[in-house]
This record gives sequence, C-alpha cells and structure tokens, in this order.
Amino acid sequence: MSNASWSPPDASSVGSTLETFILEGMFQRPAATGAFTSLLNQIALAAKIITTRVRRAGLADVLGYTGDENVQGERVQKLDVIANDTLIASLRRRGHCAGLATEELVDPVFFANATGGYLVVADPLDGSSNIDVNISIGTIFGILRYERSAGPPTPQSFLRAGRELAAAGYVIYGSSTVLVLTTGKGVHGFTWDPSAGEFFLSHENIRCPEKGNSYSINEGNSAYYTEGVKRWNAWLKQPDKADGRPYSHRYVGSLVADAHRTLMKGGIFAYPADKKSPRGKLRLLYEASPMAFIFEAAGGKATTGRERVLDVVPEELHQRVPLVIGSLKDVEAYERIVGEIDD
Ligand code: FBP
Repeated sequence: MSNASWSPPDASSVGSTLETFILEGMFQRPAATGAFTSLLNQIALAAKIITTRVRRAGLADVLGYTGDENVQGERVQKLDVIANDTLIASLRRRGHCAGLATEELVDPVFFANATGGYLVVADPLDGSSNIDVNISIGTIFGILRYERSAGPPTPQSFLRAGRELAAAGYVIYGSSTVLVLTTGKGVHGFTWDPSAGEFFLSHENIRCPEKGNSYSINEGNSAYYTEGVKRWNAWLKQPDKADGRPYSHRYVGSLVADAHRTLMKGGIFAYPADKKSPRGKLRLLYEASPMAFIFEAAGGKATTGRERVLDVVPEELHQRVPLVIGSLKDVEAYERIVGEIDD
C-alpha cells in the first residue's frame, strides 16, 4: 500500500513534555513560580498512577463497589477511592497545595506542612458508572490561588466562583490518556507515553469549533425535561440543511468523555435542571466550574441556562448546578430557545 502523502512527524515537537511546556512559560504566566509548575506535576503524577490502575483494572480486584456511599448518596467504586487517595498522597508532597476538596470527601483535607498558596478541587474519577464496562472515564481538577496571609484555609476558602480559578484541566482515560489543561489563556493537550513515562504535547492551542453537528444529553430523562429543553431537543432533530440539522446524538455518560468530544469536534453537551434533578446533576465546584473554565478558554461557552457558570458562587462544597457547554453558536441557540420558554 503506497502512502506517498505521509511524511514523518516534525521532530521539533518531540520533547515538549508537560513540565518543559510549563517551565518555558508556554502558559503565558510571566510570574510563574516553581510552585505552580510543581503543583501541576504532582497532579500529572497522580494521573500517571491512576491511568496505570485503570488500565489494569480487570486484573487487580479494583472493579466494583466498596459497599460505601459518598456524600452525594452514590455508591462508591473501588477506583473512586484509589483515585482519591492517589490525589491526596500526591498533593500532600512538596507543600504547594494547602488543601484539597473532592467529590469523595465530605469535607476538604488540609495539608499542615503546606507553605504554598494553592487549593485544589477535583473529581478524582468521573464517569464512575462506566468503570466496570471499560468506557472512557476521567479526572477533573481546578486550581485556586490562596493567600496564606489570610490565615489557614477553611472549607469556606473553596467556595469561590469559577472565574477565580488559576487553572483547570481534565485527564481522559480513553484509547489513550490525554491531559487537557489551561490557565485561562490557551488550552493544550498532552498525551501520556507509557514507554517514556511522560505526558507529551499532542494538541497545542485547542479551539472549540464555533458550531458543531452533535448534541449530548441523557435522552432517557426527556420525560422530566422542562418545556424549553423539550423544545430545544426537538429543534435539534428538525431537518434544516443550511443549519446542519438534524444534529447527531452522542452520549457516553462520562462527563469527561462527552466534554472532550465536544471540545475537539464542537457541538453541545447539556445536563440541565429538570423535574428529577431541579438543580441539575453535576457538581459546581469540581465538575462544572473547571469544565466551564476550559471551554471559555477554548472559545466555547458555558451556561447554567440562566447565567454564566463561571459567575456562580458556590454556597456548599457539593452543590449541584445545571451545565450546558460547547460551541459558542450551539450554546447561544440553547439559551435563545430554552430562554424563550422557561422563565
Ligand atoms: P461521577 O461519576 O463523578 O459521579 O459523575 C457524574 C456522571 O457520571 C458524569 O460523568 C456524567 O456526565 C453523568 O454523571 C451521567 O449521568 P446520567 O447517568 O444521569 O446520565
């Protein structure tokens, strides 16, 4: 089979590991101190450990439930605990992280030895319902600056709007493991190379296409949708060649997987408020805000249906919020159609 059009990859991009990319200030953080770089490396280290556990899950008694329930009343998967413990252990080192709040912890943990000025929020393993069936899952995280002069951090220190994030990202454990990261300016993807033990730059300057042709929502909940969401859902399925409708329906049931596809290819993901989940299902602090921060940095948009997700100030650590993210034009269409009906 002749492959005349193929040419070897440009060697110059090889060598852009996550660490060098940050150190070379590619995240446009003139004031970047070693602390931020080191903190990101600790999160990357946790992702490396989690990806090895996920990839061997079927071989090492880590599938299934622990028998416990988390603060959300959901049954806890063994890998949820492993991912949570791995993040805690990794962030406890080096002292840059003063505290960590996660989906699996009722209250945040604080690191007494910390000297650094950062707090981390995380969903250690997102898409739990897909773990046992080998479908893509992920880790979602956000980084907040914390002024130590304000005294030791408390649970309230985490209750800050997403617009205050210093950085956010996710790791998708899919056909390959990719870490997507932003500090608000430029979104970049790094693919894990197990043979080198490193994340290498693979997707530089990711931009979410202005408009897509797929939508992602749990249609099994359609009986509970508001009238506005029902109208929007029907509109997406109406043929309109000029507008590229009907859209294709894509839903994995792992936020990280559905969001990653939407970020890369465009379109829209929605987990709106409905009669069954009047505040939506996804958690503001460590799912919706980090995702909104990434989509806005990539030129996309993120709304609750009523307001910008990044402007919502959490009242509680595990507060839920409606989440609609995606291509600018597709989210604007959602806001217009749903907004006309749902007051
Ligand atoms: P966790 O698995 O971290 O609890 O996340 C919630 C989640 O699984 C998201 O990843 C996903 O988008 C959503 O719930 C799926 O919910 P549903 O099964 O109701 O469609």
